Amino acid sequence: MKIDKKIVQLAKLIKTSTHTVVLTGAGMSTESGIPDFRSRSGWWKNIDPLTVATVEALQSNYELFHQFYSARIEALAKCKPHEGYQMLANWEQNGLLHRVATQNVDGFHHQAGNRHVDELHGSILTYRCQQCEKEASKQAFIDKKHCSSCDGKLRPNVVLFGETLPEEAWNNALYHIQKADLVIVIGTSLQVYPVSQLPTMTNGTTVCINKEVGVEQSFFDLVIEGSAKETLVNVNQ
Ligand code: BV8
Repeated sequence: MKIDKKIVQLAKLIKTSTHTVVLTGAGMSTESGIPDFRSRSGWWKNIDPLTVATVEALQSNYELFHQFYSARIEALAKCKPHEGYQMLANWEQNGLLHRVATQNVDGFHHQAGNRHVDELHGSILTYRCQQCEKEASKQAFIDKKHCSSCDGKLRPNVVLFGETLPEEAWNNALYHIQKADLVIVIGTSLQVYPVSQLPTMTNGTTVCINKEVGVEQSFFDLVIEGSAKETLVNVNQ
């Protein structure tokens, strides 16, 4: 089926569904200038995730951990959500979208205006002490200060490999996915557990939007091979 027909089909599904959930990954933000993780220009092509995105890295190689996250925080401050994000916010306002579950830590769904968002991998916009969990400021993290209470190391509130996902966000996402009659999965390679399991946990129609489609996407009912921003903007026209 041609891409235009698929977009028409998606528009119809959105209009006729009663509970729609969108699940996003890093590919949702690449058109805002934020690299994804596993594409050719992704973060993990140049750096081994185990050396930076784990508690072990935080504890035994804080210099590299801090450098990696500071660079991402500073780059993020120069980016903003693109028009595709705006479309999702409009859908929510118009009662066409009921929940967004995201693996992204950039806060862009909130910034664009969505209110019903579950941040499954946490947020890079807030910070805490690794030891006593006391909240810390962005500046304190960037300046490599230690915790004002216990002198512990500071970190962003992201979910590192080996850590469990925030319980409330996970339970909410699961509840809405199970209730959904339409699940739209945008810009994720579905390689990271347990989020990779979510699209299989619905009885609803599943749609995938991804610029590079592979075998991982073969179980979706509708696969749209295209950019997240363009596809979402076109659905609205
Ligand atoms: C856990 C830190 C329980 C935050 C990230 C062996 C087998 C199976 C599982 C495991 C295993 N070993 C370990 C595990 C578990 C592990 C895991 O899944 N590892 C995998 C990689 C093997 N998972 C965990 O550890 C999770 N916790 O399981 O807890 C537990 C606890 C203790 C012990 C055991 C179990 C925690 C996972 C959290 C990972 N955190 N990073 C940060 O710094 O941001 S990972 C990283 O991947 C990001 O957080 C990101 O959100 C996540 C998912 O990636 P995607 O969003 O999918 O991005 P990706 O680059 O892969 O894909 C982008 C896609 O978009 C591509 O398909 C591309 O084509 C497309 N695209 C690009 N541009 C566009 C586009 N599409 C459309 N338009 C575009 N413009």
